[in-house]
Amino acid sequence: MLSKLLIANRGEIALRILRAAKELKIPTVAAYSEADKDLMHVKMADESICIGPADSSQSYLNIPAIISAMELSGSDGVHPGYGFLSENPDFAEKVEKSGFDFVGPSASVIRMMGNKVSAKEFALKSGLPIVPGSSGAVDENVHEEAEKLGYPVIIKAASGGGGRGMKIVYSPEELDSAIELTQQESAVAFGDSTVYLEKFLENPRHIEVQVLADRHGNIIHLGDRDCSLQRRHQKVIEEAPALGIKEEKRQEIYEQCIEACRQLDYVSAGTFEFLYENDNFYFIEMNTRIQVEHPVTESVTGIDLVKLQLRIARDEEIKIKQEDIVLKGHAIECRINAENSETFLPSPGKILEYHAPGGIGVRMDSHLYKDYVVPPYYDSLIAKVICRANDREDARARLERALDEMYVLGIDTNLEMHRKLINDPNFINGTFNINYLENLNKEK
Ligand code: MV4
Repeated sequence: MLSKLLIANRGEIALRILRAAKELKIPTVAAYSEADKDLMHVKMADESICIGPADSSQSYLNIPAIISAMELSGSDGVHPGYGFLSENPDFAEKVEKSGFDFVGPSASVIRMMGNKVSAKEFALKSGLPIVPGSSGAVDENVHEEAEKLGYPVIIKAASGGGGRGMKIVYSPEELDSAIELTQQESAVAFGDSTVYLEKFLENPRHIEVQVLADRHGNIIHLGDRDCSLQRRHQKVIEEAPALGIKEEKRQEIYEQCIEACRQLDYVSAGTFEFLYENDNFYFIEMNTRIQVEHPVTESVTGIDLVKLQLRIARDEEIKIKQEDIVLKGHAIECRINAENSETFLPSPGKILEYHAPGGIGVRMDSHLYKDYVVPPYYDSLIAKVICRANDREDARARLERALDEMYVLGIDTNLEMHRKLINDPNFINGTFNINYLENLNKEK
């Protein structure tokens, strides 16, 4: 049981996983693509193994190559990180069937949550509040249902998620064609034409709840995060806890998430995603992986989520009791990307000079080092800067200071955009929702 861990990911999260494994004295194997032999975690791992060409379809998404790498290296567990194969039920199943441990929940839970219709059906049954809409896939009553919900409505692909396969419908005349188009697009993109209907919420916030569960029936929540500031479905800034939610409302949604985990027999770290509007939570999806923004939760709880994922995979019990989890202050994370500030296009290349921020309350998760070459093949995240302080304003001021200290020369980054954004009055006041950043960019 996790006598050797294969890390099936790259970049900052691969390093994050390696660090957690080291603290648990678990030997590590870095599985890397031909473009990634110089990654920091590849150098630091006990062993490393090339799993294929740069193109992720032939390496980080190549299930047989990763299973072979586990066999060849004598690994008995795999951490998938986020993205890539982290929420691929066929991969989790293959790992399970090969007698290895997958650091995450069971393949069947991943499969259920991967289908947004079955995820919502489960959420409803378990007592979570869901966005009003069709019960299951759309059928011949869809016009009637849309009329009842009131326009605008949204058509979503059951196999979509993360913003892919959605269409907003403002009037009954557009409904049939929107359904057809979404069906066609999702058949091509996901090999599944199932679509469902929801009331479209116009200006919600995106709030999510972090949970952790072990194989012994212990389930805890680690509070919430606000991830409303996003651009094209890529989160830009996240924070914990979310602002302005009544304590009663918070406790209620936490209880509902824990109950849902109980009914799912959920194991490992997980996130319930909600839209939040007019004091109400509406479940949209569940993420069955560790998320990019997990450090804000770690910062306010003091709990190492990745280490606990590994311990849970080793069948250990979570020893932390819910009442011992006391949120300390506030944390904010900025995602630093290698991208052009005007076009938002990726900006790969060699890091000529580089300085990481430090000091009290500052955490930086990054795989960067001087002379590292950011490859063009993958997502452009190069660093996460996370600041914690006793209240939000102090965390924000600390973040401003940390971003001022930081520099990355040789490639374009969105550092300057972050420096501006955290000084935006609406960010300072917490008056934003999921549409805020995109509207701000349109104004320019
Ligand atoms: C919605 C919505 C409004 N109403 N559903 C986008 C990604 C996927 N996880 C669900 N998404 C949305 N679903 C209803 N009924 C608006 C979005 C949405 C969004 C949600 C969370 C964070 C950012 C977003 C950006 C655009 C749209």
